[in-house]
Amino acid sequence: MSQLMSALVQASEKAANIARACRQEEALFSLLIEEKKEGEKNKKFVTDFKTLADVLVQEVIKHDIGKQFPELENSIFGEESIEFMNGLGEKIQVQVCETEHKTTMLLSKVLDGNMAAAEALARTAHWDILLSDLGTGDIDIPLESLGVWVDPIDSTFQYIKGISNSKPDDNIYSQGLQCVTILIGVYNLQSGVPIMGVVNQPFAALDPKTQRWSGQYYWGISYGSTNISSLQLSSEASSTTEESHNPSSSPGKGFSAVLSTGETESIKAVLQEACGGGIHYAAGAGYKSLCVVLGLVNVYVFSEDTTFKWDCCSPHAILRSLGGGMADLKECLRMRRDGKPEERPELVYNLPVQEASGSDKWANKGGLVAYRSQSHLDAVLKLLSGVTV
Ligand code: 2IP
Ligand code: CA
Repeated sequence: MSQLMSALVQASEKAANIARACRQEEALFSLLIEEKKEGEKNKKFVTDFKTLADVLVQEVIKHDIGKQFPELENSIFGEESIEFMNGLGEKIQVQVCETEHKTTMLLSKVLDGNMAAAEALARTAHWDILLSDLGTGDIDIPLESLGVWVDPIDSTFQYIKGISNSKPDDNIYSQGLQCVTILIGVYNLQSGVPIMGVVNQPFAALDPKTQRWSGQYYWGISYGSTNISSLQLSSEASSTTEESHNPSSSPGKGFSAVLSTGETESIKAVLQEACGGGIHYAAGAGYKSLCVVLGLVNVYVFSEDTTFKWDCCSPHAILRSLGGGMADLKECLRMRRDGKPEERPELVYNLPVQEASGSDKWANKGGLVAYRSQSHLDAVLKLLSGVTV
């Protein structure tokens, strides 16, 4: 199934091009930053354009993967609805058409006749991405058993804010365009277990001379006895080991965690007390997970229910390929209280929350812990066992 992994990476690269184009091409950027002009219609239009970038990225991913793998076409799910209303109140279905010209015409309707912007977007949506062999080898996975979760632009708030001069602390950006990610994850429809994923960071580095951004992507596959990722392949080359990233596996000196600024005071207090300077705060559920994938921190803990299946599926697959995972925080703590600390339920991707509606159906109700090794998960659960979440 190496072709599917390549297709996911290619789709994420195209999505990253669209995300960058919206910030770097004049015709599009002017729409993105158009703020607080007089009148309601304008305010509404700005919101629309932000949504349009999200919806278009999602449709490009669906279109490209569905075209290459028709078996998956009806199993690709995302946050956004494709039905879109423009500033004039017209309902339009945003789609990638057979030709660039047709896509331009469709987008121009959404963009109230702004041809320059429609052309720029359609050009990027139809631009072919060339990719060299990922080196996954052959893996045979039946396509009918797979579902796909897409988060077209995670950390939308940072994307719109567009801070480009944020300074990292221990290589972690608390805010800024670096926190924006595109997330595509594949899971087993029956078991809900994540199998493969790509995390694409469209704004990984800014060239100080040209002021142009370049991106970076990370992928991983965990299926049966196959565990392979872009990180392993690159670390084999530089012989980096997990231990060299993570010198400690128990809270205290050297143990580190990344948290949402929206984390509860009680969790913040316990972790800060135990890890001291090892606590970092960063925007974006995808970016925080990426920090764990990259070994910049030991864990990402979140006790609230405001992350969703599309936020976690792809980094979860990569973490599994590295020997880690993403556990359901509340469930794990419940198991500990029930005297079964060895049971640490992982997040699954096929079960909606009972009696919830809309996006809430796919919320990670019990919060999460993203980790790269079991010992880190155990250590954090032990620490939080006295906290009510
Ligand atoms: C958001 C985004 C936020 C995150 C939130 C996600 O997704 O990743 O940054 O909150 O949980 O649902 P926080 O940064 O506090 O972790 P989106 O940007 O796609 O709405
Ligand atoms: Ca998200």
